[in-house]
Amino acid sequence: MNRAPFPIPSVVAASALLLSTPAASLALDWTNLAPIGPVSSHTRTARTLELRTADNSTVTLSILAPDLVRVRTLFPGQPASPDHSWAIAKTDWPSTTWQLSESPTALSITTAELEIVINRDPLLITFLDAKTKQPLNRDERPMARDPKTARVAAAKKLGFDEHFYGLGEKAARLDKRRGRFTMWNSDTPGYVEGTDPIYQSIPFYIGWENNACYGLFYDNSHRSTFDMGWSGQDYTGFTAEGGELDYYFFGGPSMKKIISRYTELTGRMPMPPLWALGHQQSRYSYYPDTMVERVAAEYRQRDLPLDVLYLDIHYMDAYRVFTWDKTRFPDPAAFTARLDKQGIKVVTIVDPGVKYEPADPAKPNAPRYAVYEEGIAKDYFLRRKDGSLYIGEVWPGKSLFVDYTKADARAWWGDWHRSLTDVGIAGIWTDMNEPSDFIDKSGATQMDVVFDDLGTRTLYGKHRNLFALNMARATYEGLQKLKPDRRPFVITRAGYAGVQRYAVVWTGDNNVTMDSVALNIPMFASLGLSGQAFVGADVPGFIGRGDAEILARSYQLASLVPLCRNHGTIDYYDHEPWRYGSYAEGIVRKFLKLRYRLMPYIYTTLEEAHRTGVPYFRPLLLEFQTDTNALNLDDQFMIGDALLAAPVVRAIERGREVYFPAGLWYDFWTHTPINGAQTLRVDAPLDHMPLYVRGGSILPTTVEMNHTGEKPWSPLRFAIYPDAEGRATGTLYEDDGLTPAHLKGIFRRISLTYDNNVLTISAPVGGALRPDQIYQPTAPRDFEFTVHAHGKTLSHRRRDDGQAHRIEIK
Ligand code: MIG
Repeated sequence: MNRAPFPIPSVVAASALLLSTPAASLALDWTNLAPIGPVSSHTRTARTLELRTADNSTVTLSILAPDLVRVRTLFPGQPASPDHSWAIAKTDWPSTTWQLSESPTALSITTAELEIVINRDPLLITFLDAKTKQPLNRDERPMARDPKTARVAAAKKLGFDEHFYGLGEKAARLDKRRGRFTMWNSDTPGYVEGTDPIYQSIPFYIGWENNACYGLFYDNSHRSTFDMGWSGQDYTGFTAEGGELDYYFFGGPSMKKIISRYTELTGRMPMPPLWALGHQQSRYSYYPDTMVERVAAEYRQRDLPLDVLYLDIHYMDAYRVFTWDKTRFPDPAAFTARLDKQGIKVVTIVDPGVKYEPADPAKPNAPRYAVYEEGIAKDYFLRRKDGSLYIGEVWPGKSLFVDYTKADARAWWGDWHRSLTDVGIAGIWTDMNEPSDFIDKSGATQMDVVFDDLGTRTLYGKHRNLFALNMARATYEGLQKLKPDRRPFVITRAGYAGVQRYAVVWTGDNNVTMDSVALNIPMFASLGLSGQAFVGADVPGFIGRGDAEILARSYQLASLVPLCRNHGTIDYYDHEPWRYGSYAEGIVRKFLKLRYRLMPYIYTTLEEAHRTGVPYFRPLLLEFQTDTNALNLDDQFMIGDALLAAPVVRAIERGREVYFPAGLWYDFWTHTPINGAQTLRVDAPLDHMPLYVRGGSILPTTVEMNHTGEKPWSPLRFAIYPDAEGRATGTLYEDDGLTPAHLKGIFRRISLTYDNNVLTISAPVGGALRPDQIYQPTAPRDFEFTVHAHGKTLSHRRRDDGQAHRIEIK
């Protein structure tokens, strides 16, 4: 994008700003923060080193793995709340060996991978790579807390050439250095680059310096701020308005390893149903049923792929969640069945606001709203400190919100989805879960709302950022219970670290502008680096009309993104692919067909994210960690380790520069080899997206289709792109795409190796104990192999007989 992370005013304006504002007030505010005292004593247990300090603080370092250490600090007067986090998926770590050494000035912990040196006075912690002794991260000053406001803060030295990645969903460029970011889930329609905060809070980042990386997860859900060198060259700091200084440090040096560990700690994305990777169409709102079916018919008539249609808030009876407007949708079960016959699933929106609808004494016989009635009777709705109900205002008017920290309230909310699954709804779209409240979107007047929080009764300040996580959990677990033989599909707008266990994410109310399309790349990459692999944005955008060019360019990018969903706001323009003329429609068709052809590769890559946490959508830096040209490269991206896309994300441009990291590359469209370690100017007319394959890859693809269930993957086409040594590798992952059977090992993975004309295919493997319990393709099928080598193309075709083979391709 070649733009600064934040709009930079002219030099004159910038210096005026500095003259009128003392520099210190721009920095993270350290006034009133009492630094932790020096170490006075320590105790070692099997897993922990516990420090006590002169000021009566305790710092517990827990060695969870050779590359994972938790630092939890309790300052004087800070109550030791139960050791529980809604974000953490794994608390039970196998024991790991580590040594403690002591000197008069320091204590030092050594694991196989990390060395942690704790300077006693002042208390400063340094993390080093145990093998290279390279310092990875150092306290710049002692940790601190303001006893009056309960604010806590930490500061780490900022490396001269240190760069930062992750921090979840931020409307900012890839490299977060020099930025400052707040974590406070916010409903921000029409956000642009620099708007902060937006919907999600994931306080996890990866630091990069001298090719070595580390990770830091600050597990504090209170409103927090991350200063990544925004206020100066000395430190990067994080501060939170309450809660503990409780962070996890991840040793690298590989970025992939860090994300893998982070997602082991906070959980990984469950496998979605295959149809969730199909093209999806939404609108605020399609109704009545006949209108929805007309959209479906258009798709089929126009030979445009479609797997999913969405119902936005107007399907409900006056926005009452878990009800149907029976004039608009008289027979929802018949409606979903008709669409299902055409291979189209229906996903409905579910908002957290429950209509506040007490009995009207004037109308004793009026029908009662059961969700409200039950929630009141069971005391599941949030209340303020004074005991009164927290009544907000959203679509239904006055509304109540469920306390999802109560296990029985979560189960109850989950059960209510029966009203949707019973009539054939296939997935749930949870919106407005920041939670947004029209009375006060900032949350400032809701700080006295109390959450049960496992009986500890804590306040809104801790829970706003957790609300969507716990609502997504209730939804996911509800769907699991209601449809045990189906993989849940939940899509959420807000979230906190760990939300990837329950829901996929879309990036909210973006604009139909090229800037918004461009912002997709750093946003998806950063979400992926933060553990959230299944992401997407409204195509061509939510707010605005756009034009044929934006439609074409946004679909080119989206054709490779996990969530590929067209959406648009109310009382605006229609955004369906045919609304911008037949030329643009043709381009959309071409790229949607491409997506379905690539589905075997897309699914295989997504399964890798599910299994390892390594994201599907990757910044080039993740694949080429030592390539400094990739440090802030965010107008191109990779899907898995084989595909490099360089979509045009600027208006009017019909060509662009593409950076090729070292190695051999191939043009996906022409198979022309391209030498890496160079930047090339390439043509990109409106119907073209520059797309490349990394030499050394074998790409599994199949035939095009109009929905994921239309045909089996047959033939399966393996496109082989040898590297400079004439070798290539690839894998194909398959399962039934629908049920949780893969969790019992009922899947099928084959690996392929190509070495100078000799192709080796492994026998398929599953994960079950009995080797016959492997996923079996639904019908006999062919394999096709095509080698793109040295300007010529060699092919070979054979029946898939489920056996290992060694084939010479000549
Ligand atoms: O701001 O349900 O982000 O996708 O169409 C309105 C109506 C509330 C916001 C979501 C958008 C959805 C809309 N919702």
